Amino acid sequence: MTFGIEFVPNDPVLKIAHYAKLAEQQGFDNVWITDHYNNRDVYSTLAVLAMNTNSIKIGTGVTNPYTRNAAITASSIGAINEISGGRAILGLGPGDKATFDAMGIEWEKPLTTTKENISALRSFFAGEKVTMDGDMVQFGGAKLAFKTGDVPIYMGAQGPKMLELAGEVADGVLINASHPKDFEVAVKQIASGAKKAGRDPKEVDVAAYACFSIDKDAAKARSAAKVVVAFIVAGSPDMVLERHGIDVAAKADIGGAIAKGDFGALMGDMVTNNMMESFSISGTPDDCKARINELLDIGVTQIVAGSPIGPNKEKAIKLIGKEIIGGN
Ligand code: F42
Repeated sequence: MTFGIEFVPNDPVLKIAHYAKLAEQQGFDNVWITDHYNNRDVYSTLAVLAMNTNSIKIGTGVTNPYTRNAAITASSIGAINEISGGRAILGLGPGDKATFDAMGIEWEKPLTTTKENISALRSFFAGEKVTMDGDMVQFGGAKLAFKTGDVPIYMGAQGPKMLELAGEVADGVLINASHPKDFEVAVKQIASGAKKAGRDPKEVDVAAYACFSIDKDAAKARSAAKVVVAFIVAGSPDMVLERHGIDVAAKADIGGAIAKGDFGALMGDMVTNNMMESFSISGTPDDCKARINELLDIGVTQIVAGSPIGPNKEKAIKLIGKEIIGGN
């Protein structure tokens, strides 16, 4: 098993660099930085992390093919790979529709666009001159003027077809989920894609990109994760809610409270214990360890501690290092 950590650059970049260094000292393997236009730029953040860390791998978690052309992505992550001495990883997903709506970008054929982008990226990483006439991606002989190295590509995916595609073409997959029930399904879909492509499913690193909150006080840990879980419920497909026995009508109620900014309601009874169990890894180190072990048994190979990480980020990073990574 490897351990990753996610940071959202809605915090100043230098603060994230401090957390990333701490995570490296605590034995984490990977740092993933999210990419949304309204936060600080992902590649500037990664460049600063590259200069402030020595061994931890650093990646986009995840960028997308709509706001950045594949040639630009290859050039950006190639530069990060160079600065970091070969520690870059590229996480790529189709992106977040809500932010694209705000930017006036149409979200056409996300699966096809992701697939064709990965194909182009592999060619750029191999130093090839890229000529492509895909449905969504075209290149007329583009070539980078420097060697990027062979950067691993991880896909951000949840849907059945996306997971199958990840099994076919990706080095790893970052799945926004925390519960064994979701991974039982996902692992099968990834394996089916891998088999289709003649690959060993074990070649694909399956990461639980989880809403994570740890503290010695279980109630504090859960309380810190509540609003994140509310957002997950509001954005989950009905099928996923039904899988966890959650009333689909609750999605509209929670969505309404989020839209009104009624955080009092969200912190009350609206986010149930079942929702917390289904969509977060939260509680004491023992609670978190128990859930992690269940996930590993099912075929998860990387645990990514995603937002909020804990009520106090520094303490939480140290607690994961001491009680979970060190305890393995
Ligand atoms: N998105 C961001 O914008 N920024 C981030 O930092 C970010 C981080 C992140 C981390 C982990 C993670 O898992 C996801 C993350 N995301 C982030 C979201 C990510 O970019 C994607 O939005 C998300 O993972 C995709 O969700 P999904 O796997 O459910 O895929 C969607 C597109 C879907 O509908 N998939 C369907 C499926 O079954 O998998 C397939 C849809 C399909 O087949 N479409 C056809 C096609 O060609 O695209 C077209 C069909 C037609 O009729 O047009």
